[in-house]
Amino acid sequence: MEKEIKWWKNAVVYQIYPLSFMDANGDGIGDLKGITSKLSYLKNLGVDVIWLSPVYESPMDDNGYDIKNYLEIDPIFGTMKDMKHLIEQTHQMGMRLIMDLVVNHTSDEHHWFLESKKSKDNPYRDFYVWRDEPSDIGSVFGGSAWEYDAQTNSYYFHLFSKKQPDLNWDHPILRKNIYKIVNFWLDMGIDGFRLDVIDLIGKDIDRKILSDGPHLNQRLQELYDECFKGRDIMTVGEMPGLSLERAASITSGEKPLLDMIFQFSHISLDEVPGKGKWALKKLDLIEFKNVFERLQNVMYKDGWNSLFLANHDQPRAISRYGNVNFRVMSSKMLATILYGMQGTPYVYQGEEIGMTGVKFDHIEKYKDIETKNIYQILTNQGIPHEQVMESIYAKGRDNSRTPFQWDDSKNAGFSKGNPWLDVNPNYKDINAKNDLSNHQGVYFYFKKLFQIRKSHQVFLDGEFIPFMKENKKIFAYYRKNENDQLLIIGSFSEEKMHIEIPGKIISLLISNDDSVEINNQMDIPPYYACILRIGEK
Ligand code: TEU
Ligand code: CA
Repeated sequence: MEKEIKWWKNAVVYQIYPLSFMDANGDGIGDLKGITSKLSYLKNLGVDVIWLSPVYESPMDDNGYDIKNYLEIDPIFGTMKDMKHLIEQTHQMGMRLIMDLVVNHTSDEHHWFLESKKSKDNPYRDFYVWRDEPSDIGSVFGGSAWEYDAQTNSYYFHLFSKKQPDLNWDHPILRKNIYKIVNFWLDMGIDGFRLDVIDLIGKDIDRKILSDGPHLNQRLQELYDECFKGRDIMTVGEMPGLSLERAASITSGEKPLLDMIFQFSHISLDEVPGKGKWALKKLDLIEFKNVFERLQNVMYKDGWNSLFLANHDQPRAISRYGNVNFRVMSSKMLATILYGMQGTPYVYQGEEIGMTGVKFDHIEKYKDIETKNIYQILTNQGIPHEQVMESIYAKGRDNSRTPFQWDDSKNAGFSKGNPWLDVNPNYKDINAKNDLSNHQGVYFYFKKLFQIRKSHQVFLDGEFIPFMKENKKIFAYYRKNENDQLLIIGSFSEEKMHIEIPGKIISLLISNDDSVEINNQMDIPPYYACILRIGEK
């Protein structure tokens, strides 16, 4: 019997960063009622699943990825009633909603941690990781991963900010408490989870093994058995530290531990190897293409993967991989080469209208803890302000967190209040109202692309065959199965190019410039993209 196609294999997933999507009550902060008011905008785009970044009670040290109470909605976003209404409305419109599960760590204001730090024999002590002496493990956000606490003269472990103490997943009672939280939300009717840095829950800190630790599969198996098994849901694990092969093993087989993952091998290509994200390196398109070719071939023996270029942690895709001087063309080109591949497509809020990165003139304008920490660290090392700002302009997370640009009114129509983070000054030109007023806009191109994906089986099961593999400016590949053969072409060049296409061109499915003549010898404009149906030679 043909392998049943899981609904999430071809579902378009749209990530909402709630702080910045839509503010309904005018306090300058995005909220649940704001999201609910925009559901038809998402439905019309062709969205099947909403991935909602955290809205749980949080001190907002890391914008909600530091959770104080998993079972309550933070008042800045609204109430549990608002959340239930959002879930119900999303379902009524034929969409699904997954939430962000952040269980590698909690906030240091979570009552578990407040108890754990009280004494060494507190029942909650071993919910976290305490040692008498720190090791030399560093935090992702800079500095040591250990923080001294005088109350018990000990150090606690925090891979992220010191207000995000890591949970001790070796503790069975902790795990049981996590499963209760997961089942609480699944029983509420959400349709699954994006699992935050879930590659870390198998860590062995004393052996300094953090990602993909010795206990990872065991932890994921128990989580699956206790929570996910038997439910018609979707799970996507954020697993920055996993190899492709391990990622494939976790998402393959009859009962995958997770349905798909966010794999990061394409994310580190524009940083100096081993020096981290702030050490900038020009992207080499050949490397970029090779990573995706490996992803397409290794991952899909029988695993499954997500297709993404952007999220709330990454710079805006156009500014990073495209060209803001060819904003609309390169937005569409990136979408074409990304969503032509096999995998579940992810859109990050604003990607569908060509939103770009931001350059605030003063560091005080930036809100992200990671950016503020690195600014202090690098300038204290004597690196000039201008050089540090170049890295922040290129890689800072606030690039993708500026308020959604709905129209050209005050605050881009995001809020009647004073936005928590400044709106990108280019909102007068770049906004949903402008983009949707033009049928050649980015939104309608994404919409058509998703319609094409859903109406052609070859996107689901077609073999990935590179084309023009050695070309430094063109990303092209075939998708081929027994009934169909498509050629997906994307130019990363700001010059015109001439390309030769072998075989019989049967039809054009989509392009970002319909004035271009389609034939076997094509002259294509900068950032041109198209999908062609190709017959046998
Ligand atoms: O991000 C995990 C992760 O990989 C980050 O270290 C990311 O690569 C980095 O921020 C890029 O500069 C998840 C969440 O997506 C992120 O927003 C949180 O800050 C982090 O975990 C801690 O929860
Ligand atoms: Ca609000």
